[in-house]
Amino acid sequence: MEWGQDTLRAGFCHALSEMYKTEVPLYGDLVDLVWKADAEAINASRKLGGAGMIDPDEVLPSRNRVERHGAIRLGTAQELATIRRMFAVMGMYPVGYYDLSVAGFPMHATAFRPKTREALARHPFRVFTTVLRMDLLTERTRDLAQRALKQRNIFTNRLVALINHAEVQGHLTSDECKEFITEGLETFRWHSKATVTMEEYKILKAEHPLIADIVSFPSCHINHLTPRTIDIDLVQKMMQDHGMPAKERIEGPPRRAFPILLRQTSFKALEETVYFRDSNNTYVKGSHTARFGEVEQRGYALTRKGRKLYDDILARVSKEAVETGATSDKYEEILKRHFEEFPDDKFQLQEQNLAYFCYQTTQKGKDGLGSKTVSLSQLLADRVLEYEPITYEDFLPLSAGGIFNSNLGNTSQSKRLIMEADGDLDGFQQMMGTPMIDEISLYEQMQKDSLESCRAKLGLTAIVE
Ligand code: OOG
Ligand code: NI
Repeated sequence: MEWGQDTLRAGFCHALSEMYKTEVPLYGDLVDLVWKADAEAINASRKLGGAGMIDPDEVLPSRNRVERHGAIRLGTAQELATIRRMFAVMGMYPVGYYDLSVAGFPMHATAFRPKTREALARHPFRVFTTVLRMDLLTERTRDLAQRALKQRNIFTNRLVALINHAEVQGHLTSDECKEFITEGLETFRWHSKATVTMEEYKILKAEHPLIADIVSFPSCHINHLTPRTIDIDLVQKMMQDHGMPAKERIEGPPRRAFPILLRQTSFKALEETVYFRDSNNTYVKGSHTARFGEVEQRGYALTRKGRKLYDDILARVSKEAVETGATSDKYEEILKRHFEEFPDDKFQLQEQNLAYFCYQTTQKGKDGLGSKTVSLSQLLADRVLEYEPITYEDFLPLSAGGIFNSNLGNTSQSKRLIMEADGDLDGFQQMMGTPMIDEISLYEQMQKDSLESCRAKLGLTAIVE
């Protein structure tokens, strides 16, 4: 088999999934549940059941079943710069900047993922990558964190050699790819032996549980690996029925006929036994809570206008929920009510420029239209063009905040100071050594490219708004 970036990425994601299944068996159960939920959703929508059931893998795009996003948390610029190079070998690039200080976390993040429609369709593996912001820590914690992080190396020497080699050669051989996967997994593996003492761990954790998670271990263990479903409400119900420790509610927009952005739910973090070094270099038993299960449903990518409407509505939802001290049921009602303002209709989403679409020509356009300028709305009215939504491939920091919060207990006193801090995109880019890619411009470009290829096919001079 020929190993390109796409196959390497697919192979890596598969290997990571197998490793995570052995580390967190509940993850394997969740993946099985997602398959069942998707089967049930498809068969229900086609009024089938029992015999003659449709296998979801026969009707869903092949990316759905293998689609995963992982999450890791890093401590230093050197770690971020190397991870960036490691992901680049697999065709994954830093897309989007997430300022997590707004939720009280001394961290910021990006998502490494494929950029093009083709690469995403072949394998959409992505990794939400968080980095500690030393500037938002108290002095004592910062010193402790810097000391602990300085003496760890989360990459094997062989992996770094393979990254160098790939950068110089422009590719890896199939044997090198296999080695790259084996070596790369070490970076994400869970280690139950901490690199700090119990006392140090407690200091870190008191400032913020995530600081302890980032600083105390010899690798940047993957903390969740999320499959994609087509019916997250059903998965949520099944999780509850199976007695999984599911979160109370689904994060993100409410259920809609035409889904937008991203909806996620999770099961709570596991309490795991870890061993801390003590002063005689022996180990004492303790525990740590970090890894959890998560599932997601993806919807349409929104334009800047659409995203602003989404954010405005969500802000109103939060305000009303806080003011009324809403319970979970009440919150659902508030969410639904405010979201009535967001058109739930493909036609309106297109017409009001709220979401991104890929356009293609229909049978009616097969002979071309000749060199003239026509408006997009005219081409749609004449049914010369049709369109399909572009999937949202990114994350929702507010959702992430909810997940962080539900898993990590109480927050420290320094939380307010962190929340008042600004984002630091420049600092992030400097640490990483490359600029960030703006996610909205990627969607915009996909839409533009599709229109340009329609224009060329139809022989038009221009397609105008
Ligand atoms: C990252 C949380 C962000 C998501 O799905 O929004 C994330 C973390 O817990 O480290 O994965
Ligand atoms: Ni996640």
